[in-house]
Amino acid sequence: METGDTQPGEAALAAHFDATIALMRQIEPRDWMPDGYRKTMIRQIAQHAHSEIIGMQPEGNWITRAPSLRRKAILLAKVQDEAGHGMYLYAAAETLGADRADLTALLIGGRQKYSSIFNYPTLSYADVGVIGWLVDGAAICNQVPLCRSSYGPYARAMVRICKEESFHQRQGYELLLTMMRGTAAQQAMVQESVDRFWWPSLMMFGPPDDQSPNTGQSMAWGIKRHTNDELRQRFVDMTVPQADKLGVTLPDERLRWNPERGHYDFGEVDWAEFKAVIGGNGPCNAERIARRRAAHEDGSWVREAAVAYAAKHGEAS
Ligand code: FAQ
Repeated sequence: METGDTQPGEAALAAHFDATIALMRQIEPRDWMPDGYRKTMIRQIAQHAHSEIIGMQPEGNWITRAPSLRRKAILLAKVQDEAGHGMYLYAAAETLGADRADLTALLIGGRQKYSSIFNYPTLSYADVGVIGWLVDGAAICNQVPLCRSSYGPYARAMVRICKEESFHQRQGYELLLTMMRGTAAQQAMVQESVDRFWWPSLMMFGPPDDQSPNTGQSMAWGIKRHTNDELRQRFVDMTVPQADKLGVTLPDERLRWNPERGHYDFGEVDWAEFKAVIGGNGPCNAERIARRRAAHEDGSWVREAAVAYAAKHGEAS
C-alpha cells in the first residue's frame, strides 16, 4: 500500500494548511505547519513572553515608593498581571515544541529580543501612569488584532491578555488625570515623562514597513493582521485626543490632523536610536538582562525542588 493511501503526503498537508489560513481559521498544535511558520511563531511568541517578563522591571522599580497604599496595590496587581501574561505566552510557545528553559537561556544570553520600550529608565512616579497610558495603549493597539492571529493558542492567550492590558491602560490614564489636576510640579512631572516616552512608544510597533523583513510573510500566514506602520498610525490617531483631554503636549512639532488622509501626520521616529536599542545598546539593556539573569539564578532552588518533588511523587502515583 502506498503511504499516501493512509497518511496524507506533504503536499496535501501543505494544501490543507494554506486552505485553513485562507479561510481565516486557526492552526492548532496537532496540525501540520511549515517549518518557517513554526519558527516565526516561536520567535514572536518568545519575544512577546520575554517582553512581559522584562516589562515587570521598569514599573517594579516604583512598588516600594508608591505614594499611597491604593497606588501600591494597583501597581502590584499590574506587575503581577504582566508575569501572568509571560506565563501564558511561554505555555503557548511550548505547544509549538519550544522548551521554556531554552527560551530563557536565549533571552539571558542576549540571543532573543524583547520589546525595545523596556530598555528605558523609569525616573518618576509619573512614568507608572505614562507606561499604563502609552505603553499599554500601544500594546493593546498591536495585540487586539493578534486575537485573530492564525495560531490558535497564541490568539486565545491574547484575548485574556488584551482584557487585562485595557484595564492597565485605564489605570495609567486615571493616575495621570489625577496628577494633572494636582500641583504645577505634578503637572510638570507628567509632561516630562510624556516627553521621554512618546517616541519610544512609537518604536514599539517595529521598523517602518519598507524596512521590516518579517511583515510580508507574517501577513501572508495570518500571524500579523496589519503592518507596523498601520498600527503605529492607529495608535497616534487614538492617542492625540487623549493627550488633549489630559492637557499634555506630545513632543512632535509635525503632529497635526490631515483632513485629506483622515489621520494625524507625525514626525519621523529616530530609527538609529531604535536600532541601537534592539542591538543591545539602549540606556538600560545591560541592567535589565543582568536583573533577569540574577532572578533566574536565584530561583534555581525552586526549580530543583519542583523536579525532586515530581520525581518522588510521580513514582508513588
Ligand atoms: N523591540 O520585521 P519586523 C507589552 C525586531 S508587550 C524589539 O517588523 P515582526 C506589555 C523583530 O523582532 C510588548 N525588537 O518583525 C506590557 C525583528 O527581529 P528578529 C511586546 C523589535 O516580528 C506593557 C526585527 O526587529 N509586544 O508591552 C521591535 O514582524 C507594559 C524586524 O522587525 C509584542 O511582542 C521592538 N519594538 O514585528 C508589559 C507583540 N520591533 O526577531 C509590561 C507581538 C521589531 O527577526 C508593561 N509581536 N523588532 O531578530 C509583534 O507584533 C511583532 O513581533 C512586532 C515586530 C510588531 C513587535
